[in-house]
Amino acid sequence: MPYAKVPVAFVVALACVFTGAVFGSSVSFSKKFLPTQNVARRADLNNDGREDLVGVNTHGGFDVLLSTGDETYGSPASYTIPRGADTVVLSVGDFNSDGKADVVAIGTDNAIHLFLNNGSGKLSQSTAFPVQNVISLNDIAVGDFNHDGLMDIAFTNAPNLTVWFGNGRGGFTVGPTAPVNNTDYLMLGDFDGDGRADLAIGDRDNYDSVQVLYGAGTGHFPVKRLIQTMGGHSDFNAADVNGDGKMDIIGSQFYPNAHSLAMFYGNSSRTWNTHATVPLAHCAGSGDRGRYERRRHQRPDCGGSGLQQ
Ligand SMILES: [Ca+2]
Ligand SMILES: [Ca+2]
Ligand SMILES: [Ca+2]
Ligand SMILES: [Ca+2]
Repeated sequence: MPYAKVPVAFVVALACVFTGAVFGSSVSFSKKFLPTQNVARRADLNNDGREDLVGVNTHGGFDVLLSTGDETYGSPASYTIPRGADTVVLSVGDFNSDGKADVVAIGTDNAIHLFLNNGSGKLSQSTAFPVQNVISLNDIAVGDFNHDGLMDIAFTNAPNLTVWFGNGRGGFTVGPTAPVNNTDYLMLGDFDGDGRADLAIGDRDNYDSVQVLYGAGTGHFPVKRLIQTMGGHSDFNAADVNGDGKMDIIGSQFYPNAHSLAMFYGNSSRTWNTHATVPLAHCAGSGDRGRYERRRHQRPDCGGSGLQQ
């Protein structure tokens, strides 16, 4: 299980500051964490103030691991999607307005499955919401995209992005669908600081771009920007690395080498023309590329209140 030994202190280094208006007030995504792409999501599932892990396991289901302290977790509780479908990706949010973080998963049956949390981290049998006209369901993100205080979901169905609005009672209504450039993995954030949830979408075909979609607070994303790197293959993460309240994009090149990070800073003018290059040797904590490589799919190792060079 790749998520079982995620170094929490490493993730803590990046302080992501979210407002309740964008991300809902009842889900305990802490200031410290953004859900990581695909591998595992973090949220306090038993309301003890600790970040727990929920991740897809190697048996087609997913596991919940409750935190028992820094970097330690209890035995996984495993769940499966009914009727034999495998879990593709998942995310976490409170969909029935009880203040307890629930799990929403995309299955190989092309349905979205909602697992409600009883408050102790134990999930109940899912409700399935079939997705129509599926081409390729790649990722799912949770946020309040129509700004009504209720958690919604956004998912990629290549070549489109679709939003479903949560009704706060464990149900959804189908929202807008629009074509997007990338469809591989979703990053939630407020990249322009306007208080409305935005999305960034990474690409795993060429590994060289991120498309940022600026939310209008209606479920639509009328303004789109493409961040393109020059050469090499990179993965991207979102975090507020300079602590200005606007989410930033961090590109970590992994081919042909892994010498640097590219920091693209979110701003209210929605421009991404420039970026800062940070040598990995200057990153906080180590400069140890081996450690960085192991962490590459979680978070870059530079951050906190700013880059530590
Ligand atoms: Ca709930
Ligand atoms: Ca909403
Ligand atoms: Ca925004
Ligand atoms: Ca920032």
